[in-house]
Amino acid sequence: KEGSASFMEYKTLEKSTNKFHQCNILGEGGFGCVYKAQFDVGSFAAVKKLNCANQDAKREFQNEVDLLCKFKHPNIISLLGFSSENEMRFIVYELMPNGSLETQLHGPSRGSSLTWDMRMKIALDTARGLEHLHEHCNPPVIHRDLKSSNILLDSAFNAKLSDFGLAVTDAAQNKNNLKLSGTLGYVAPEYLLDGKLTDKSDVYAFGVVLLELIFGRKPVEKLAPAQCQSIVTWAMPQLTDRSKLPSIVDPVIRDTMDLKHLYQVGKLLVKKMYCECHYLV
Ligand code: ACK
Repeated sequence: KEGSASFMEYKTLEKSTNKFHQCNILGEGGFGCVYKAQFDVGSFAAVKKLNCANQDAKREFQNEVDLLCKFKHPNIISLLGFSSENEMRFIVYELMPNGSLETQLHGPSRGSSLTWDMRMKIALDTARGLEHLHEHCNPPVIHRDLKSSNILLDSAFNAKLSDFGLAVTDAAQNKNNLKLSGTLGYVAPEYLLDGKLTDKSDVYAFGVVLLELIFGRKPVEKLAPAQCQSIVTWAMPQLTDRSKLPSIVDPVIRDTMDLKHLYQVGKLLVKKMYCECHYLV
């Protein structure tokens, strides 16, 4: 990246975290807030300010910065800068004035303002962004959290993939990771049931986004993500240690039940949950 314009911007920002003015909050998430920010006169950007008390947020920050600075594609959000001075963590992106596809489709006032042509173009843009990650990056990248809230729209409604905190370049390394990542309703069944992660997991999520674009409705989430994670952790085949059972498991069951049996029960529960949550209302 050395010598490119964006490299210069990283450097400037690293040295002067206080040189932008927050204008207004664009939105909030578990990670912190996204602000509209002004740098020089007339120059706007979106700034994600992370809540760094959280170790996961710090890891995701680093992961996102490392990946985004390698991408250059019209359907992937551009990284303009970042800061990791002291305990502050900021990521600066190009501003996407039309917000997320989720807000466009399901937001309070916008409803069905997207025409069919626009929806087709958004689907195509999303597919192009994914194709870049899967086919043209070396090593290939799996996004792992594709959903309508991570597809952002610029002033001309061009769609770009965002939020690479959970993205991975080495699916094999992740296979043994007990922690379920992603968003219920978009998670591929083979990943939910067996932890099998491939680029097809993103393709499944893309299918859910297509259904949202066609029907204009959100995928159903019957269980809270934390409940889902507990159940999936419970059901994962790597689980052999009784002490690792999640706290929602009754202590009597935890201490007396045969672990193989427990695993089967967990798997059935996940299957039931999966059947209930993967359709559109
Ligand atoms: O749906 P939204 O309006 O678009 O609300 C969410 C919120 O921040 C939390 O993610 C918005 N957002 C995120 N990144 C950007 C960006 N680069 N430009 C404009 N809005 C953004 C997103």
